[in-house]
Amino acid sequence: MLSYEDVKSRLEGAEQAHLLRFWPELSGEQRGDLLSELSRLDFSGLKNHCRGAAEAAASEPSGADQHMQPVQPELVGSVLKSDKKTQANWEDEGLVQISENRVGILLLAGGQGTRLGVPYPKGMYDVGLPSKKTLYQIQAERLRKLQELADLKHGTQCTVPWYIMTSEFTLDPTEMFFKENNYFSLEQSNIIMFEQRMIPAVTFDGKVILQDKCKVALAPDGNGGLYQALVDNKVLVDMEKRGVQYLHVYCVDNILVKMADPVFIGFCVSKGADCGAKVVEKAYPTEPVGVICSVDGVHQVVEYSEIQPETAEGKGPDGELLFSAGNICNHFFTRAFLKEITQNHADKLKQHVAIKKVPFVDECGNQVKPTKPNGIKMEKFVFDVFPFSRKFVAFEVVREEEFSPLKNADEATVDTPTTARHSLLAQHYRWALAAGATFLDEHGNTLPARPSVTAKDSLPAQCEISPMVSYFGEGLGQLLEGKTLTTPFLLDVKRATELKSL
Ligand code: UD2
Repeated sequence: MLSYEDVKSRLEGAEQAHLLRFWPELSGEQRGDLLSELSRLDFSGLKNHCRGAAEAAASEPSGADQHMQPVQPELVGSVLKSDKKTQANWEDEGLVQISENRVGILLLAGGQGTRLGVPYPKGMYDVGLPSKKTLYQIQAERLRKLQELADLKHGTQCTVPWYIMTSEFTLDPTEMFFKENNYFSLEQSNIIMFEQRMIPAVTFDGKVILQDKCKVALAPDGNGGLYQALVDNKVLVDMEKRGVQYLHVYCVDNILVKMADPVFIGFCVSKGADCGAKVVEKAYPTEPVGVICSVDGVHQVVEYSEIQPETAEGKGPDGELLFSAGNICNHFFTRAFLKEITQNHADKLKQHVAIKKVPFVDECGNQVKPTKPNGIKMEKFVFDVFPFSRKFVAFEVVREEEFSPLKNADEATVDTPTTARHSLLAQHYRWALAAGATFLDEHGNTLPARPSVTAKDSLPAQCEISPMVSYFGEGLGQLLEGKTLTTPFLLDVKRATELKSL
């Protein structure tokens, strides 16, 4: 920790001396807290960060969307448009890579989940499934099952290490949650948690905001903080030691996420890609997903917060959305590509401006909860490395099979605990029907074979299948074919063993 004098002179150099404004009235403990927090700031970049934030917030939008072109069709693979054999080949390739320990997964879990509004990390959220599983548990079980599938096919004992990027807000509770749950029966040494950096929020005139008298308003540096965090925490070194060459990076809140999806991995590997992104067709023009496109010939994502409504609503000759390749925050990277990014490009990543209401302490020391935006948070985005790719590919998947994010509380109409729960139950019901099961409700009436939930008020049948039984619908025929089952139906390992012996 730096001394008071040291911190003072560095803050003066960065034009931020006001952060010590309340020093004379702080207790010994509070002074310690403040000094320790200030000592962790990146003083060398602080002045630029503050000036840059103020300038960026004051400047006109970049207008990048004026130059957007839809991504070239030849770069987009598609589950919808490929035949079964091609898909099976991709999956085989992915499973080979997984079985040979060349695949890792990396979860972006440093966000604050402000829209959902819970005081704990989103991965700990239980959307109300019959099993009461949290997002973390669902993901852990999918991972276990996937390793099992690769091992069965190739006679191996493979490991897919699980890297989890957290932030100051999420590290402790995430660690504790995994520990309390015995790491969901995964090997603890294969779950590697690390922390991204925090950066200060700044006023419109470039001053770091004090949240209270002895605390700076800090926020994680965006999910593009990943690249600095890989360096800070020597994650690529760990990957190299383990022989991991390919990484599937994903965001925490998609209840349908296919962890280390062998089809996606196999597709990217067989195309020789160094960088890839899964996309779904956008559901509506203003859906809060970035769009994958090309700007002046370079592939990138234009985030939903930065696209003009008229561009988002632009239609092609057949009336379809021009920019329909919706980013679902599922990315593929080779380790070699990540190494190059961290060595040569990490400092060139774009900073995005978010104007927010940031609680602060006023001149007189009163806590203020602003009613209108007063602060600037700068964020990097994980996909901003795409322009550095030598071979970028996109992979279109089926929304109802792979994308249902949990963003908002249940008062909202989209991306809520209810919509996430319904998406998963509807998917599992489809899997069970396809496997040859028939379902009865609790009164003994046959349930219709409803393929999906579209109407807002139509409830999916209560059919939940543990990932420990099936990763993505496979292997269910031998358990369910010709069976008549009553809902609510929970197919866990115990039930699967019973059904097998019938
Ligand atoms: C993300 C994508 C968006 C679309 C959408 C789909 C980005 C920048 N945007 O938007 O294009 O794909 O997801 O659901 O990727 N996170 C961190 N550290 C941070 C901030 C966020 O780890 O500092 C994590 C967060 O925990 C989450 C993921 O990044 O797992 C995405 O963050 P978000 O939910 O805030 O992103 P959203 O929905 O604005």
